[in-house]
Amino acid sequence: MKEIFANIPVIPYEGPNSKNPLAFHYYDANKVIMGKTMKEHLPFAMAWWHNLCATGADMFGRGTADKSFGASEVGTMSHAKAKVDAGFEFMQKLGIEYFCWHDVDLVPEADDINETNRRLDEITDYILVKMQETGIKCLWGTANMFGNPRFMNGAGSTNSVDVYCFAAAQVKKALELTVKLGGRGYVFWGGREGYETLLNTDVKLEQENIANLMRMAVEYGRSIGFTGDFYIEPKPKEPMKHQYDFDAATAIGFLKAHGLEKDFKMNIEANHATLAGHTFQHELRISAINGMLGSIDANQGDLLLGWDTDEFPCNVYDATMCMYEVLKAGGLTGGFNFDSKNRRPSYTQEDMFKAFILGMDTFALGLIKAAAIIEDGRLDQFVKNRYASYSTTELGKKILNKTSTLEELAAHAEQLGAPELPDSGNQEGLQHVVNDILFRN
Ligand code: XUL
Ligand code: CO
Repeated sequence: MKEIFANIPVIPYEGPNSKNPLAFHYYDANKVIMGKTMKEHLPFAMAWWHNLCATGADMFGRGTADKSFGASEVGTMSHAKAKVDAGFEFMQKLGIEYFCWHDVDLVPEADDINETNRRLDEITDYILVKMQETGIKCLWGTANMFGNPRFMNGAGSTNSVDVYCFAAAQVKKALELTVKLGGRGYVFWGGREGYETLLNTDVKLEQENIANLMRMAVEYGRSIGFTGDFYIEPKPKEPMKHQYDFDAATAIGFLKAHGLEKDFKMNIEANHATLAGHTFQHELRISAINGMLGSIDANQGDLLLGWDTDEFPCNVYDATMCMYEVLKAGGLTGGFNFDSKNRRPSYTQEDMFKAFILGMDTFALGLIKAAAIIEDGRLDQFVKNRYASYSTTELGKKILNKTSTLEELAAHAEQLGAPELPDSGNQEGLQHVVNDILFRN
C-alpha cells in the first residue's frame, strides 16, 4: 500500500534531552510507573473527526488543510477508505492503540438512512481488516445527532417524533458498529440536547425523552452483546445556549434520577470543564467520587475565550492534576481520546504529528509528575491530617457513620462554648510542594 505520510517516520522515544520535534521526549510506552507501563496508564486514542476530517474550516473561511489523503474526490466512499488508510498509518507511526468515531465521520451521509447504513457496513468491514492487521482497537463509537438539520431542536430532546425515531435509528446502528468493532464504550454527547429559549421549550418532556432514548440504548446494547460502558460527555453550552448535561454533577444527578447510573459513566472533556466554569480536575474528581470516571477527551481550551477551542493539550500543570485524579481513581475503563484539532495555520501533515506528540508527551509528563506527587506523599498526608478529627474522636466517628444526632452535637458545642479555629489550610505551602515536584531536575 502507498504510504500517505511518506515524509514522516515511525516516531521514536528519544528522552527529555532530545530536540527532535518528531520524537517523544517523555512518552516511553513501555516504561513502568507505579506498577504499570505508560501505555497501560495512557490508552491514547485518535478522534476520527478532528484528525481525519477537519480541514481547519471555520465560519469565516474555508479549510486550510488537505485531508483528501490521495482520494481523487472528497466525500466519496473511496475518500472514506483513504481516511481509514491514513488513520491506521498515522496511529501506527505514533504507537496509538485506539480510535473513536461518529457514524458520519466514517462515511459520507446519504440522503436515505438505508444507504448510509449500507456504507457504514462496508467501511467497518474495511476497518475490521485493518484492526486485525495492526492490533489497533476501538475505544468508543457514537452517533452524530447534531450536524444534520433535522436535529436542529435536538435528538432525544426534539419536538418531532419522526426525528426522535431517526435519532433512535442512528443510536441503534452506531451501537451495532461499536459491538462489531469491539469498542470499549459508547458515548452520548448531547450536542443539541438543550434549549435556546424556555419560551418554546418543555424541559420536563425533553429530559424524560432523552433518558428514555438512553434506556432503550442500554436495553438494545446489552441485548446485542455490548458489555462496555455507556458514557455521557457533559458540556454546558455550544452549540446550544443551555445544554442539559451541563457538567458532571448535573449529568450524574440526571442518570440517578432516571435509574441509568449502573450502565453509564462520564467521558470528561477538559475544555468542556472550562466552559462550565470548572477546572478539569474538578470534573474528574466529581466523577471519580461517584464511581463514574470512565474516559477522557484530552484537550484544552483558552481561558480568554468562551467557546470550545479543542486545542491539543500542552498545559503540564493541568495534565499532572488530571493524572493525579486518574491514578487515585485506579485508572480509566476507557482511555484518553485527543478530541483536539490543529490550529488553522498548522495545516501540514507534519503538524498533525507534532500535535499528537505534544499531547501524548504532555500527558506522559503529567503521569510522571502525578506519580511523583503521590510517591512524595506530602499532599496526601496533609489531607489526611486535615480531617483527622473525624477519625480520632468519638463524635467524629459518629458523624462519619451517620449515627450522630443533632442534640449530642449541639451539647458538645455548648460544652465547648466556642471551638478553636481549624488549622491552616496551607494552600500556598502545598502549591509550593507541587511546583517543587514539577520543576526540580
Ligand atoms: C463536541 C465534542 C464531541 C464529542 C463526541 O464538543 O466534544 O466531539 O466528543 O460527540
Ligand atoms: Co469531546
